[in-house]
Amino acid sequence: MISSKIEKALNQQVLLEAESSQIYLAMASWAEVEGLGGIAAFLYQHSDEERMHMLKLVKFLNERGGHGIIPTLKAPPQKYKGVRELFQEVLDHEIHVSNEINKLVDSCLKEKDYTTHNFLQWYVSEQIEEESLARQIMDKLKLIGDDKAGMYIFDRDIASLGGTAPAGGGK
Ligand code: OFO
Repeated sequence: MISSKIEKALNQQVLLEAESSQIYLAMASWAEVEGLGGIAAFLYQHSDEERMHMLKLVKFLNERGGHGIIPTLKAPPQKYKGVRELFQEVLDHEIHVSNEINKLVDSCLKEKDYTTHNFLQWYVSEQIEEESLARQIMDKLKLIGDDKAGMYIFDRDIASLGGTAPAGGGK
């Protein structure tokens, strides 16, 4: 049985993962209307992954005798200055998520909740991958600078940069 303190903290993380999914969905839609189909596909998939992260937490909470709360979400930004600014936001957001996961892990140790601590290790590894992917993307975008041909190739090749397959092996 989960303590109410950990239940509350995990529900905060449910909110954060749901917000992440919404933000990346809005980014994907922006990229799509800008004619950046590859970037859009990458971000749609990323949005699906974040939804899977949220769902995993909801199910864990419910299995442990808690209640996964489906939160109200505020509308994400609709427009971005450019691709570099967009991916800088992705990186900053992922760093924020990692910090929140670390705080959760810390709370589990303080509460001696080793089951949740164990469950969260998956998120710890996932964040290492996500941050590193966002950094790789930013490095490439810095190299490209304002070169339009470079951006064309980046949009075409971003799918090959990988990421984790979304739950259910979707899109
Ligand atoms: Fe990319 O954040 Fe989920 O875990």
